[in-house]
Amino acid sequence: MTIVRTLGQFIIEKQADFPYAKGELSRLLRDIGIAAKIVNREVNKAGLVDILGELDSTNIQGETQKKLDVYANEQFISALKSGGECCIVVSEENDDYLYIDSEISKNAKYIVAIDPLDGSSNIDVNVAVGTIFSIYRRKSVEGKATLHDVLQNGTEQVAAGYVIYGSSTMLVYTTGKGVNGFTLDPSIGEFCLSHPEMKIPKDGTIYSINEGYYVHFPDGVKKYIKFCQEEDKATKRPYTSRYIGSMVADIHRNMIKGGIFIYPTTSSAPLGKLRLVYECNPIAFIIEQAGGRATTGFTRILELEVTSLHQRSAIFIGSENMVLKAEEFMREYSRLTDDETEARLESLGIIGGID
Ligand code: AHM
Ligand code: MG
Repeated sequence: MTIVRTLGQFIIEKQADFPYAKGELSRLLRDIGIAAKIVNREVNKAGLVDILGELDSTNIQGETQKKLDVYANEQFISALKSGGECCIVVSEENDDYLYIDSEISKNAKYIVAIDPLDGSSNIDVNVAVGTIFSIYRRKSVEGKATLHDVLQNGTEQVAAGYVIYGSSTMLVYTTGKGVNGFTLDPSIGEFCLSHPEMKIPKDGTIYSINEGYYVHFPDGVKKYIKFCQEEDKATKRPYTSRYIGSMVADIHRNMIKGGIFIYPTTSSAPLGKLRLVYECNPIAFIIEQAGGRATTGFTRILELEVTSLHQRSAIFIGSENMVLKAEEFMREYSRLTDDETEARLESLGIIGGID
């Protein structure tokens, strides 16, 4: 008989990996798992209950929020509030960070950054969406946690994970000791360990990028795309192009099959599109823990200085050798001097103006 290990059991077993841990992080992960199940239920029945459609509010990036974004945001925040282990939540859906001011959270040590429903523009067409989360320990030891506690580099993450609401629902997470994946068994309502010690292949044959923006890409990216499309038996080229447009789904596929995902700077999004704090950093932490690589094309994502909550970054992420190859192209064709970068940003009127 196969022994099923649920997420709850696994988290408790793994607590022993952290000799000084008192169970707070375990409870936090459990709270996130519970909220993910509730969100999963709503995502699954979205078409049935007319919860789809656009609300009349826009988030800080000026994008129209879907109802399910709002719902997922509320669920995660409410689970984190009632769990009592989190003092601050940073969410893609909230302009500012949310300080949790309650009796049970007054000694809470953790900060959670979350993209409650990533890829939500895909919901209407039944394409997989995801949740991404990142957990930090607050830096200050007493008093009210502040922005200073929030703005930590990706290397400081104590845990990160994603949930993919796909043909099956999975929760994948790391606490810095490898990556484990759990599949939701709807018959018992539990995430069960299905992908222990996940490793991304060192090489791959899939490249994922929105090629529609080709003309806006830096030269290094254009040349790398052409490299992917060339014929060369030894390196199994041409590679396959796969782009879902839902980062979690693209990353999850590449993690299992091997591949590279690129969202570079473009002439219309000169700092990149994806957000560092709750998209790039957690996914970079997971991919590195799985043996992959995550950079801006030049610099390691996890070492980027975090200066604001909704900061954006370019990202080249996935199988180590593929990312290294793409970086070679960036170095050769796209390296801008600091002055050139500044001049470019200035000409776009965004120096000092981007958050
Ligand atoms: P979102 O947070 O508004 O959903 O945007 C993030 C999504 C990612 O999931 C995906 O990789 C990317 O945006 C797709 O963007 P594009 O349509 O520009 O290719
Ligand atoms: Mg997002």
